[in-house]
Parts: sequence; C-alpha cells; structure tokens
Amino acid sequence: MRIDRVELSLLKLPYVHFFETSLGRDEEREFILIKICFDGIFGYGEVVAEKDPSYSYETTSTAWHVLKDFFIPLVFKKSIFSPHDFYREAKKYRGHPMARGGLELALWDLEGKKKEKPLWKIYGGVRTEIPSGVSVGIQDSVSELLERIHSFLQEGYQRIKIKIKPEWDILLCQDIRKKFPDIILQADANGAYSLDDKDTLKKLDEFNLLMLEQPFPPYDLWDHSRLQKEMKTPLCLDESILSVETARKAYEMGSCQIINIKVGRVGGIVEALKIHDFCQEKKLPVWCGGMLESGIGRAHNLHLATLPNFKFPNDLSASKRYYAQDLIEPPVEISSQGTIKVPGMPGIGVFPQENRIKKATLKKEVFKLS
Ligand code: OSB
Ligand code: MG
Repeated sequence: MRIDRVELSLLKLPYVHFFETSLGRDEEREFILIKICFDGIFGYGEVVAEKDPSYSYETTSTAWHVLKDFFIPLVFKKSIFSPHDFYREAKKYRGHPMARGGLELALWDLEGKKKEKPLWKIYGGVRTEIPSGVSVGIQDSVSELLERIHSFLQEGYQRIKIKIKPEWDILLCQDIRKKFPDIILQADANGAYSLDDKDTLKKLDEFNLLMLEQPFPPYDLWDHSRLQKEMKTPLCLDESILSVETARKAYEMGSCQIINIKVGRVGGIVEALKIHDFCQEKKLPVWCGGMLESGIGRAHNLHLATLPNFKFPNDLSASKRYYAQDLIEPPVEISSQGTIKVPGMPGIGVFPQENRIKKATLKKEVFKLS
C-alpha cells in the first residue's frame, strides 16, 4: 500500500485580537495545511511558516515551493513510508524546517491512526494534562496589557509571557509587578536586542522572571552565552535552536539554561525528540512553544508536550485565545487549573472540520501518485 494523495491548502484565519511582537503586528494568520491519504486514512499536518520572513526566513510561498518540488515527491517514492523514513530521506535537502516539519506531522498523524494509538503514547509521553501558559503580545498601552493579563489569569492560565522590545521592557515589567507581584511571568524579545543593550537587559533581573526568551537574534549563540554569564535570570532560546546540533552547542557554550522546542522550527517530531532527549540527559529543561497554530498544529504540540523533560507551562492555549472558530472539534479548552487535556483518540486525536477548512482556503493543490 502506498501514499496515494497529498493535498496542500493555503489558509487564512483572522485572529480574535491582533498579535504584536518586536517583529511587527499581525491581524490574521496565513498558513499551509497538509493532508495525506493512505488506504482510506487521512493524516493532517500544519506548516507554521508565516506570510512574511520575519520570525524565520521561511514563508508560506517558500514552503509551498519546497514541498511541491522536493519533499512531497519523496513520500510517493516508497511503498511503506513512516515519519522516520521521511526524516532520513529528507536529510539530503538543506534547511526549510517548517516545510519538512509540517509534512512529517501529517505522516505522524497517519502513523498514529494506522496503529490506532494517540501520538503521545507513541512518543513515550508521561502525562495526559498539559500545563498551559499564554503569550500576550505588545498592546497599544500598558493599561490595555494589564487588563489582558488580568483576564487571562481569570481564565486559569498558569503563566504569562509578555513580548518585549526596546522601550517596552523595564518600565513595563515594573508596572506588571506592581499589579501582579506573584504571578509566574516570563518575557520574550524575539531577538530585538544586542550586546549593546546589556545594561538594560540586566535590569530585568529585578523582576523575578521565570526566563528571558531570545534576547538576541537567532544566529548569536556566542553573545547569548556572554549575557547569560552576567544575568541571574535564566535565558531560554527559541529562534536560535534549529536542531539537536545547535542545542548541543548552546549547552556547551552556556548560551541558555532552558530551551523552547517548536516542532516546526526544528523540522519535525524526530528532531524535536532528539532535542528533548539530549536536554534531558544534560538536565536542561525544555517547554513547548507555539506559532499561533490552528487546532491541528496545536493538537500535535499537545502530544509532544507530554514528554518528561517538558518542565514549564507551555505556549499552548485554548482555541478561543486565537480564533473565533477553530478548525477542529472539539476545540482546545483550558481547565480552571490552567491545564489542557491531551486528546485520547488515535493520531492527533481531534477532528478537523472540512467545511471550515474549505471556507478558510485561499488556494489548494492536489498531488497524486503517478
Ligand atoms: O516567539 O514564541 C514566539 C508566535 C509567533 C511567532 C513566535 C512566537 C509566538 C508566540 C505565540 O509567542 C505562542 C503561541 O501561543 O502559539
Ligand atoms: Mg519566542
């Protein structure tokens, strides 16, 4: 039996509230969904590349191109095709982790459905509820941000992550700590600073942050290690960690004390598991980051976050935090304790709603076994 059909769809979903980071403001998300068909079973994956090359160099257009011309032809080549086969075969191409990661996710969903097991059991997960945090973007005013934090805390989120950038950092943390002295708080700069800002960044030590995420640009492990030596607050790397190899270098250089694992950024589950295992061995805790995914990508993330070395609340929030109507049923919901239940059905364990997908689709292309 062979994989006989792969569908790529470009979707657009409006956010319920704009999302702003040091990289800019977005009102909607454009992303690619992948559906793989095999023997009457369907596997779904989500490509987290965005419309613009700001968080990463990848875009929805580059991902479409490399999927169509390079990665999809690989899955038609062999009769049995597991996610591990794909990981191995796709290694002959460089880069484009989000494109390859999205396709690998669809293969994992298929694998879980073939084996009639939820993915978390296949990955070796150890929990069925995931501690949930929320990432709160930059707002038009401090008071609006404080209000949003208040309402997310009411909903049960265990920790708040704020986005910072030069001039939206120290005073902001002072205001937040004045109003919420004891909450679990962390900050993410998405690479907005440089070593010239060292004195400002060191002032963040006053605010008892759980961690400071990605102060410097992605390709800057060395400067992160210099900063970490002078800061008490643990640094966490997001954009910088592209593979288990970069994780090892970051560890050896002392560039961070915590790693944010995003499946898309590292090119799929196989690589994410390697990073998880390496970090566990080195006693470097990890947590699961998000890219404002639809419920399909979010469900995949939930399964990954069941692994034992995921030690902090994750950027895994309820469907309604992002979208008025998610693409899946049931929607992702948060409990009053700030946790999310891991879906128990086979594969990703949630049901993509084809009518909603169709409504959000801008373009679609179907590839068949020839
Ligand atoms: O840096 O973690 C980030 C969203 C898009 C791109 C980068 C990041 C984020 C988030 C949101 O912080 C995380 C989420 O809730 O999905
Ligand atoms: Mg981040």
